[in-house]
Amino acid sequence: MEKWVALVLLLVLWKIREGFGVEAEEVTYDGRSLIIDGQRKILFSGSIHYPRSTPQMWPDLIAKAKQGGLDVIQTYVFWNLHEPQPGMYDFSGRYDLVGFIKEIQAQGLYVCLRIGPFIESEWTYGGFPFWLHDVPGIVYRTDNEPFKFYMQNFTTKIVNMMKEEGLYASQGGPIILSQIENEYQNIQKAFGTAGSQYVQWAAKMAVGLDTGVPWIMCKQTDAPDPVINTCNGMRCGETFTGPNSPNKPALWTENWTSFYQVYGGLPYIRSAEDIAFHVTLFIARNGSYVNYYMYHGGTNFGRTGSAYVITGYYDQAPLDEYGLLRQPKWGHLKQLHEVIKSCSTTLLQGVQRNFTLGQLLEVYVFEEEKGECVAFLINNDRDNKATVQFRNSSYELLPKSISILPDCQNVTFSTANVNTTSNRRIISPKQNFSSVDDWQQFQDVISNFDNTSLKSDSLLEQMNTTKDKSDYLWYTLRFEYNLSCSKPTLSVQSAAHVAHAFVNNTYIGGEHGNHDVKSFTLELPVTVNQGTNNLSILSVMVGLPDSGAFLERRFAGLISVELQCSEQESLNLTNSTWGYQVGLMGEQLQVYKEQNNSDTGWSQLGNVMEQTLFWYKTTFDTPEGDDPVVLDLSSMGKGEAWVNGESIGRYWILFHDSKGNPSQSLYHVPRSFLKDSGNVLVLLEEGGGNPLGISLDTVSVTDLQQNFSKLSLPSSA
Ligand SMILES: *[C@@H]1O[C@H](CO)[C@@H](O)[C@H](O)[C@H]1NC(C)=O
Ligand SMILES: *[C@@H]1O[C@H](CO)[C@@H](O)[C@H](O)[C@H]1NC(C)=O
Ligand SMILES: *[C@@H]1O[C@H](CO)[C@@H](O)[C@H](O)[C@H]1NC(C)=O
Ligand SMILES: *[C@@H]1O[C@H](CO)[C@@H](O)[C@H](O)[C@H]1NC(C)=O
Ligand SMILES: *[C@@H]1O[C@H](CO)[C@@H](O)[C@H](O)[C@H]1NC(C)=O
Ligand SMILES: *[C@@H]1O[C@H](CO)[C@@H](O)[C@H](O)[C@H]1NC(C)=O
Ligand SMILES: *[C@@H]1O[C@H](CO)[C@@H](O)[C@H](O)[C@H]1NC(C)=O
Ligand SMILES: *[C@@H]1O[C@H](CO)[C@@H](O)[C@H](O)[C@H]1NC(C)=O
Ligand SMILES: *[C@@H]1O[C@H](CO)[C@@H](O)[C@H](O)[C@H]1NC(C)=O
Ligand SMILES: *[C@@H]1O[C@H](CO)[C@@H](O)[C@H](O)[C@H]1NC(C)=O
Ligand SMILES: CC(=O)N[C@H]1CO[C@H](CO)[C@@H](O)[C@@H]1O
Ligand SMILES: CC(=O)N[C@H]1CO[C@H](CO)[C@@H](O)[C@@H]1O
Repeated sequence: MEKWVALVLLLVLWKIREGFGVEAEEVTYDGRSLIIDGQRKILFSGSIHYPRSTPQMWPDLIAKAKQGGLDVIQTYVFWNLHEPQPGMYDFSGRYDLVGFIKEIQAQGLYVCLRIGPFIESEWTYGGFPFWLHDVPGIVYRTDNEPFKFYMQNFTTKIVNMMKEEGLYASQGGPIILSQIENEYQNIQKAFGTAGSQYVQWAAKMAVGLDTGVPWIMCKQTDAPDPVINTCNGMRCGETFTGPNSPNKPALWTENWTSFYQVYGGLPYIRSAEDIAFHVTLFIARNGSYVNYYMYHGGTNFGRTGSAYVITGYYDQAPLDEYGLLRQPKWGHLKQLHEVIKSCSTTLLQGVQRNFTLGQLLEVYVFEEEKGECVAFLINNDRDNKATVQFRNSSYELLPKSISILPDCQNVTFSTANVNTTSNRRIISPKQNFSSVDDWQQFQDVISNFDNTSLKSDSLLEQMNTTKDKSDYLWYTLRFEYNLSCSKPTLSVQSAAHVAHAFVNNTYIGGEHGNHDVKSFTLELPVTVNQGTNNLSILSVMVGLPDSGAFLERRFAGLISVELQCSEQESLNLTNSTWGYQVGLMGEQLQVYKEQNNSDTGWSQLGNVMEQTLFWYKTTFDTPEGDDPVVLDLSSMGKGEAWVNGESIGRYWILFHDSKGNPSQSLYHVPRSFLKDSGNVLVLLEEGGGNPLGISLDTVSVTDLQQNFSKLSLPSSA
């Protein structure tokens, strides 16, 4: 009887699976391409990172990626979100990896899952949970037992989770590729032979997890069989040395659509024409998989950005930070995908030949026995047009362009001829906060030596002291002063990112470093009295480092502190007894949380321009409609902002780029963070900000009805 029930159940389940069209797909590869269910494939892929948007945004982002001609969504897995404490896991809300993959599956796209679990990705600590730092004897990313234990543990956890949900293509799911490690070759030399042993181990460990789909290692020319080495970069058509075996296909896992931006840096604008040229060249040279990094960048919410990286991530991607189409990039690439797809059978089955058509002029031809033929006519000259003869016809090639002839006769696409109309971002102010009465303030406490419990006779390393619980660490000191001058120079050398100095509770000034230089010096004249004085230095990190060898040994925080009257007369305070406080008072009280937003400690707004270390609070109603919502924080200085208790990220307006502008002024507030009315906005301002100048805006783009003009077919003579 029981057996009979089980059999019926099995049949029903089997029918359900059939009903959803879920069938196991075999994913293999050969020297030409990935092979899915016996079919060779040319695949276009785009990176969208689930925690950099919200579950409410995912369906629309994926739909726009599909409309744009993508076959695959690529994402990293973010270890430090998922395992904040060893063995304690979080896959809720924005961290819902399974939900994200199922949404991709529901829309009929494939997934490339880059587990890492080292990911870099301008993500704090390269995705590693900070507790790894305190594992005895650990050395990251090398042949080190403690590290390998935790890497294997997490990788296994993720793979098992995917298997339980039936998400690998081998089980009927959407995942066709998985990645282990990430651009390891960049640091491998630092580890000598242990580095190569680690690569072997990582590949074997991954393959042993038996996912039924291929593994890749990006930027790893010696990726051990059967792991596929892939290219990352902007110009893989030119730079990729190719698969390390004739049996592996040429895959491009990161074709940077732009570049991440740091505070003080300008946005990196990469044109649609340039991207299209390099993608097409890669395809012409036997490439069969191209991933756009990023297709949608999104937002580094909270404190997730790595050192100095701005909160908006790859806003210049084909889908902008808010998920709006960025034109002509999105449309131009869509047209390219359509043209390549229209002739992919010939590209995959034909024989490739290439020859020159003149100086800087080249052609790649794919031809099948039956006569089908595809040609790529390449003009590598940046400055001049060229006229070429190909198969008795004459073609005009634009400077630095590739013309695609899906039938070896008619040009249906030129990478340099953009037929998509450009669009423009429109910012519509909805509300400002210029009334003093709408604001409350909360003054944070300047820590001093007497109030600190942690003491040390040296300057402690910052990350190891805060355990990344906060960006802020107070270094406090009480010292006896007996130099001859009354206004010595305070000189603080720091390997953190920002320092603010206070003498006897009075703000003296601050200084900051930048992304490219690892340390900076604050030098300021200070008034001190003979005898006892208090010195408090607030040292600030703007994200942890995300790359490089020996990440576990990185030093941040203050290096030395000194008072100088002259070259000869100085007081070196470095070896004094320092008192430490991790984080700010307001952070400990969590004043940014709605439930902690009682009025205790909050008061009427004061003279904001003179205030250092203040929290500000106001409320607002949600603008009508569906357009993305942003806060324009141009009037602020540096800090972090929360809406209804959710951190929308760090802001840093005072750090200007070389043109004198803040690197980012608009900060995304996802609509799912909002309720209709009475939203609570809280800002932590380190100094120099004016909340009265903040505005609440919505964002849209011109030309919503995109003009997908039919690809016209220019005459070939
Ligand atoms: C991973 O480690 C935790 C303890 O930290 C343990 O409970 C768990 O079983 C391990 N998982 C695997 C897959 O090894
Ligand atoms: C493309 O693959 C063919 C084999 O199918 C090979 O002969 C040719 O050299 C390859 N071209 C490039 C640019 O790698
Ligand atoms: C054919 O393509 C290969 C690889 O891109 C290149 O090295 C070679 O010079 C090309 N041959 C001709 C005749 O252009
Ligand atoms: C080009 O023209 C020549 C002479 O007219 C002819 O022999 C040849 O077959 C033609 N080639 C193609 C590809 O049509
Ligand atoms: C693009 O559009 C222009 C005119 O709008 C047309 O002349 C050109 O041939 C088109 N190019 C392609 C590749 O469709
Ligand atoms: C701010 O809002 C007030 C009241 O609605 C309005 O009078 C003022 O012009 C606005 N200021 C700006 C800069 O938009
Ligand atoms: C980190 O801090 C702990 C105390 O919390 C200390 O024992 C250890 O030596 C420190 N490690 C490093 C690398 O500074
Ligand atoms: C700083 O505070 C100490 C101890 O309270 C006091 O003796 C000293 O006069 C103060 N110095 C200044 C510059 O206010
Ligand atoms: C102060 O002492 C520290 C620790 O010995 C040293 O690193 C630093 O260079 C000294 N500062 C100056 C200006 O000599
Ligand atoms: C600080 O201490 C270190 C060792 O602990 C010593 O090498 C150095 O000379 C001291 N510096 C000063 C200025 O006393
Ligand atoms: C591998 C590769 O192509 N890397 C390039 C990526 O783009 C940057 C910036 O243009 C270049 O510096 C790299 O060489
Ligand atoms: C679809 C199309 O326009 N095909 C044209 C390609 O070019 C030949 C001659 O060059 C025309 O005869 C076709 O009509």
